[in-house]
Amino acid sequence: MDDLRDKYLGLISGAGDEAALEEIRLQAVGKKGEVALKMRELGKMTPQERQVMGPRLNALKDEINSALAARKAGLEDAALDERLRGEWLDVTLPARPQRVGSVHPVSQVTEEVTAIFADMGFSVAEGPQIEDDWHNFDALNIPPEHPARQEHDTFFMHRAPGDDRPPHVLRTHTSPVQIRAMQAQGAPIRVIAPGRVYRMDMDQTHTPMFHQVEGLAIDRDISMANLKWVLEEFCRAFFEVDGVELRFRASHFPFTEPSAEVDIRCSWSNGALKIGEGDDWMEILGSGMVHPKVLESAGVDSTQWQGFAFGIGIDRLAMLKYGIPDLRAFFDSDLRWLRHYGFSALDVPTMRGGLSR
Ligand code: 2U9
Repeated sequence: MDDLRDKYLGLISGAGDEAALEEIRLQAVGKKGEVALKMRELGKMTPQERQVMGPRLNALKDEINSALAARKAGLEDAALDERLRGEWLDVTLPARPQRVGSVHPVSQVTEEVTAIFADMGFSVAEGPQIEDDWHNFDALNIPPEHPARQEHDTFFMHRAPGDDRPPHVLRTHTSPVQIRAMQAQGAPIRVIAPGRVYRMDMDQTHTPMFHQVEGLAIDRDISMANLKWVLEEFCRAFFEVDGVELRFRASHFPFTEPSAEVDIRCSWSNGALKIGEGDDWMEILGSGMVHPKVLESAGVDSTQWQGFAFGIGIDRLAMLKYGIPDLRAFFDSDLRWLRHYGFSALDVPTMRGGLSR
């Protein structure tokens, strides 16, 4: 019995892996193992011998099983330690932001604008870039003979030969998004619609595709005063200067009445633009009270509801805030330009954490 005990405890402590340990288990305490064979011999013994040997054999079996379990746990611990050593990773190491590319100024500014308006209770609405002429024009009180509809401004899609329906267009503004939002949600509503728009135009300050963000706030008693406050709040936050001053100039758009273009106080000294000081004014956006016809087109009762809308060019905002001179370079996909003007993907603009660093 002592020989058996010494043999197996020795084998167990020397087992190099779990497979070897299983072999030893079968050989020692398995159904046909050595301990089982010894148990079978109990039948041939006298009752007195059996009374001594039975408990001793059981104790031996327990001791071997305990040693097996302890060795198994030890091997598992060692295997885990080995794996952890191999898979070691320092999560405190700083990331390498340049490896993930950079955020385009248009995306950065879109995120900044969205964060500012989200803080004022506006949610983001989206819609198709290929629009039908009703959502892009008619619903916005732009009649068929309006100059904006003519070939030189709008990109028209092709219809199949013989299909006489009016062609779809590449949306010329994001306004159809707000029409669709009002149709879907009704009033009251507070949304912004950032996105790509298309017009046939190409020079130093125009590209055939550019980005707008438009805003819409409709409720029972919204006035130009609310519009003025919202736009001032926006400019203060966006340009990150406290003393912004805006000037509202009477203007005309088919979809708003009354309408105003908004200028911001600025100075130009040796080619550098400063917002919020100086004797110059620069136009930054258009706005107004939504025309009753536009509300009615979108299924909103204009005797019950009213509100304001505005439109801003995102690319131009990016040029002004980040001192980018030529609009055409925005869409060249030149990596050197993106490295120079791009933003870190890890610095997400928020009102609390800061818009830009
Ligand atoms: C609805 C009703 C009214 C949106 C508006 C402007 C004035 C405007 C320009 C700014 C620079 C376009 O990118 S830009 O060239 N936009 O001047 N946009 S009011 O009015 C709306 C929109 C949607 C339903």
